[in-house]
Amino acid sequence: MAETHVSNHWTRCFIGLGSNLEHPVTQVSTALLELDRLPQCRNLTPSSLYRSDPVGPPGQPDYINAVASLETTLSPLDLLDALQALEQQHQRVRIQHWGPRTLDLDLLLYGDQLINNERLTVPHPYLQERSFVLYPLAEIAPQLHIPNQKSLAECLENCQKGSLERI
Ligand code: ROI
Repeated sequence: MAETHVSNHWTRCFIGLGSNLEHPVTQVSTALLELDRLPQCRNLTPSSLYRSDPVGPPGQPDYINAVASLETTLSPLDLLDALQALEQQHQRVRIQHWGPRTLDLDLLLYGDQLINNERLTVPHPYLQERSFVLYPLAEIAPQLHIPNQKSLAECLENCQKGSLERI
């Protein structure tokens, strides 16, 4: 007989937030409040907001970025569903690959798990090289262990801060 398994194990996750359309500061601030209210999630810890130059096609507006950690009993794919539902609520616009967007929520880390399937790659493939992810991560979790990768401190040493600015 099929069983529905509801986990009571809390896993600490890290989520990257980014927006460069439709009042990005409001988009990211509101998304942080919404993450805090997700079912089966607790202990949201947000970073500051940061302004960053766009990575990808030039000519798009600057981004507002942040990261947040939370503990969840949701599975990785259930958490991904919840994040994608929030993106939809923000009427996510994404016209172009690596182009401007209303709200992007990336599951960066899910505990120590390595995940690789058609919907999800964790740790996030670009985490090591993106200052707009690494600096906010260092703010909320300086001792963070990134599975299968260099330490956060080492990633930061190899990553130009560029124009990233805490706001
Ligand atoms: N560039 C910045 N600065 N911040 C982002 O969140 C971001 N997100 C993206 C791409 C288009 C790659 N560039 C970005 O998805």
